[in-house]
Amino acid sequence: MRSFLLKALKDIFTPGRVRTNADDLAAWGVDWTRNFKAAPGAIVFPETVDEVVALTGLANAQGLALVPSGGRTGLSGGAVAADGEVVVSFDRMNRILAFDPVNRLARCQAGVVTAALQAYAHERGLCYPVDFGSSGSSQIGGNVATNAGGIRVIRYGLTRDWIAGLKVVAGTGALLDCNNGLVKNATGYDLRHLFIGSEGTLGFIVEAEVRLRPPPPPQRVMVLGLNGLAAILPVLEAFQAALALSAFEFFSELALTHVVAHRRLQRPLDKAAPFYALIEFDAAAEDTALGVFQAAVERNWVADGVISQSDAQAASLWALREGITESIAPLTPYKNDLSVRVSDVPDFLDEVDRIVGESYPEFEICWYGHIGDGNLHLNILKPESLATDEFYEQCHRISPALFAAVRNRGGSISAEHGVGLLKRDFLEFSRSPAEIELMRGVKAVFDPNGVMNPGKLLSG
Ligand code: 2HG
Ligand code: ZN
Repeated sequence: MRSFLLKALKDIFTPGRVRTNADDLAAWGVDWTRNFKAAPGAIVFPETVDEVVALTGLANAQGLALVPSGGRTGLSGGAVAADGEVVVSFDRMNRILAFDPVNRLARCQAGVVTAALQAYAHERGLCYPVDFGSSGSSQIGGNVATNAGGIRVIRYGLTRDWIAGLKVVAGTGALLDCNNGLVKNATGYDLRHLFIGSEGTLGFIVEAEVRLRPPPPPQRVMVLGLNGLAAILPVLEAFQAALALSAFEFFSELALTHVVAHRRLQRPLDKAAPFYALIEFDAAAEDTALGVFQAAVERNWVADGVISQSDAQAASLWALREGITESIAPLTPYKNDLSVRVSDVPDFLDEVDRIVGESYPEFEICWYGHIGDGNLHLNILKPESLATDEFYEQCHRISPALFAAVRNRGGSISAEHGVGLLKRDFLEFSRSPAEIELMRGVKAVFDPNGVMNPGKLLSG
């Protein structure tokens, strides 16, 4: 980074809050996506909104590219800085600024870690129900920027549903207060919703006014061994018809094998099944759930099942699902995060198995995901004998066929992980040319000089 630019950064941020040493550049330059090499010019750590405004002004004046950075748990390269950009880390803007019990709102700086907000709500007799495996390090700003979903979407929706207001610094440097915690506000375009899911391409989310709710009643978790893919929809339908579900997740036997070995967990059932469903529901509905389970066994959809009798047991059943990503990480999987309508999931999964199997019969697919909302995580595991580059290259060769299958079903090439760098060149498989042109128009209004997360979501 040129010295006059570094000096200009140091004029905005006190010493220690502009970093350029190699270790820090390597750490803050990437997210959990493994495919990119970090090469930022510097990392800055704002502590105030004014500093973010000043930085955006400098970026516009000097043509500096800025990459907003939260917990860096993303899986699409949205927070990657691979081209001399300035990474803007929200690690030091991590305070919950206000609690409003009447409106059940918490005003959070962007760097508040999801689990810290969950604990804060819990201490006040309330709950922030959006949850996922990375809650311990993901930050609210990043969750908003990707409209994060996770494991309880069928009951509580996405991050979008819990954001009552946003303070943002647009790419122009304008400071905007969007919606101010209101429930009703029919005054034209809701800019808050444009920023939700914008992946840092329109500006910085600096504060979020988050809705809280009363805590859910005690929950039970069931893990069922399914007799086959065809059983998934009838089982989902039977449970949904009888009780309100908080989660309906699935994973394959291969996924279970990896997570059990990695975390040294116990297998949930004596006999292996091709697929497993993890179902969460209110404890009060336990008898109803057991009745549905019994009927599912009689219909030969389900081979066996287990139900939690304590919170600790529920947590160890959840570990079987939430630990999968980490357990397969050493196998450098080719990852995809796809969604179709729930009713299309089994046929779609079959089709993807076929597409991959036809080109690479030796590749193993580790299936898991949030089947209750149509979101499948496709992870192709790298055979040990294959070099990583060669493996990714082979996988990329099937990406167009894969995404065409998604498009044919009107699905999404990124259900919840965002587009970032990884999916950018495939956006047209999920969005029409007219939509992409309008998206570019929106970007040009909020960020006319293209300083905000350039190259992410939309190609340059
Ligand atoms: C999950 O649901 C995350 O566990 C990660 O979204 C998915 O590892 C993945 O592909
Ligand atoms: Zn997920």
